[in-house]
Amino acid sequence: MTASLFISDLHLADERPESTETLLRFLRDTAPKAERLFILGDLFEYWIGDETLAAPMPAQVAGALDRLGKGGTAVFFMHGNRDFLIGPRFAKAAGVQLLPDPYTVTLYGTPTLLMHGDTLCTDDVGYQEFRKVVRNPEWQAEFLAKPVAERIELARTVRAESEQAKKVKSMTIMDVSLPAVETALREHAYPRLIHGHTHRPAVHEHVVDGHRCERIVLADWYGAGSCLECTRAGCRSVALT
Ligand code: LP5
Ligand code: MN
Repeated sequence: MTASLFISDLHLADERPESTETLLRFLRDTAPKAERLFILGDLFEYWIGDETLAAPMPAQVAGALDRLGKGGTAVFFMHGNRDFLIGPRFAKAAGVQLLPDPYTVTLYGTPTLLMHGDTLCTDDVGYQEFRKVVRNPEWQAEFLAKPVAERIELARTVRAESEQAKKVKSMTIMDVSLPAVETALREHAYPRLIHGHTHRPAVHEHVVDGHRCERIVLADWYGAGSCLECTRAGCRSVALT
């Protein structure tokens, strides 16, 4: 049956080669059977600019994505909060189409809203302020003009600051807020929302303006890999080895 696949929050890093290996197997053996693959952000642990393509692991991943695309599976990429600086050079090398967040797609007759998920965490005021700064095109141009070594240093500093900040935030603050979910569904698409970011895989039911909606939260790849497979029959999570 024709299928579309969804993955997010892989957080690929040289320190965790297992995830990269799982992804390369998935792109070689599983994904070619699907008509579309959607990567909903945080493919990489962090991305400081497309110069990163010179490193072996990102180059290998880009090459594998490109092969998948050339084999007939359309590949789409939406930025996450870790890799929002993925740009046109990566997109070209990987043969992926960059999607805006949010993005609506009709999957086998069902309108489906796709998001990374970070914009739904509206109670996380500290993060939303940080996001506003780093998503500003002028800030990004200034950051990308800095030497690569300096950018890596800054990214490491921000990662450490972020880990510190998260220690004192409640789980509720770091989850999506219900009003944000309802607004997104109302403004963009009933009856389905697929997102990642929170690393809390689940299928939630929401009733919005009398519409019964489902919100599917994708799993991260810290433990093991997984993808969501959607067909005309619905969506199901598939464990990857
Ligand atoms: O990523 P995750 O899941 O661990 O946490 C997120 C939020 N944190 C982030 C930050 C990213 O982890 C780091 C992204 C690196 C990108 C590299 C390129 C850009 C480099 C930028 C250099 C300036 O997104 C976290 C959320 C959590 O999700 C749950 O939703 O809570 O948000 C935070 O923790 C943000 C804090 O609240 C505020 C952070 C302030 C950082 C201040 C930096 C000071 C140093 C500046 C140096 C110039
Ligand atoms: Mn994220």
